[in-house]
Amino acid sequence: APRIVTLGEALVSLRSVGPLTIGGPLSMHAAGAELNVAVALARLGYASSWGGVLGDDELGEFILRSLAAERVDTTHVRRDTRPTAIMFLEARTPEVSRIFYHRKDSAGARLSPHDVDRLLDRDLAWLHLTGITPALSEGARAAVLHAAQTCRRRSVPFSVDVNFRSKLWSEQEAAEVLPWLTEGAEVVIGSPEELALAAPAGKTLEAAAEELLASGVGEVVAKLGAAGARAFTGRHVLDAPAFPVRAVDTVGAGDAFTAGYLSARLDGEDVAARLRRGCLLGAFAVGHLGDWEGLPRRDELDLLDRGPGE
Ligand code: CKP
Ligand code: MG
Repeated sequence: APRIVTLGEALVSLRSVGPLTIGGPLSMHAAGAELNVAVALARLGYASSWGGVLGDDELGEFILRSLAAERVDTTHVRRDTRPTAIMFLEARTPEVSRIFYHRKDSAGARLSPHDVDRLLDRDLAWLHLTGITPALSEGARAAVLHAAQTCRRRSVPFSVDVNFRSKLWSEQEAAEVLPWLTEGAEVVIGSPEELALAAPAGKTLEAAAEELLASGVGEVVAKLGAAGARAFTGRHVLDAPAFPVRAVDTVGAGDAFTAGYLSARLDGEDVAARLRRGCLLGAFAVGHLGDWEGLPRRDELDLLDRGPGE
């Protein structure tokens, strides 16, 4: 089957309910924006691969085990002597959480263009990248730019979720690198602020979308949180509302949205249906603890439309 591949850094997220300063139980989850997308797509029945570098440690083993259980292919994962990264997630309210990374000099940051060549050397239907990876290290930046360039050269469609992380790099740094990543992508996704970083001349969302489309991007998708999402295709501007849901844990919702949007596109659905599927998966992610644990299988996609207790 044609593969959907994504690559980046996977982390172990340790989640607290309440302030980290008072201690208490933490729950342990496999995380990382690209891993989240890989799992979401595998749940929907796609042949999905995740590539990256994991530590040769228990946490790396835990991530591999989680991916195996979700039927995500990890053939090209490399192990390294550096540790697997950790992130603490402190939930102060369901909507407000803080993230603390322990990812400096982690195994994941050792990703190189050579890793990318091994990963992309196969039947590849789609590649998904994020703006987190280029913020990790020089090598990881080279790797992800090389991946995008490989797709352009081989005419393989690819997508980019901007995912700006202020704890990893500055807006100025991001604005210098991101346009090289997004150029020619089939789909670029982000919040309005994130899209503006990928299109430095674009001051408003409309202007940023226009600039991205002019650089050869096929579709620009803005995530508007509780207000839903908006897609710009050059010919149309389309809106979709968010699904009302009681938030349990909002981290990972963006990746779920991205996976929903991409899956509907890969299914040949129109832009309205892509937005709807994105918002639907976002709602599933928000309603459950963990980035991807609550995501639906394909036969559960209509679960939120059914009445209670059915
Ligand atoms: O934008 P999202 O909330 O969907 O992304 C969450 C992920 O990779 C989370 O798993 C975390 O590990 C990260 O983004 C990150 O590096 O911040
Ligand atoms: Mg995001």
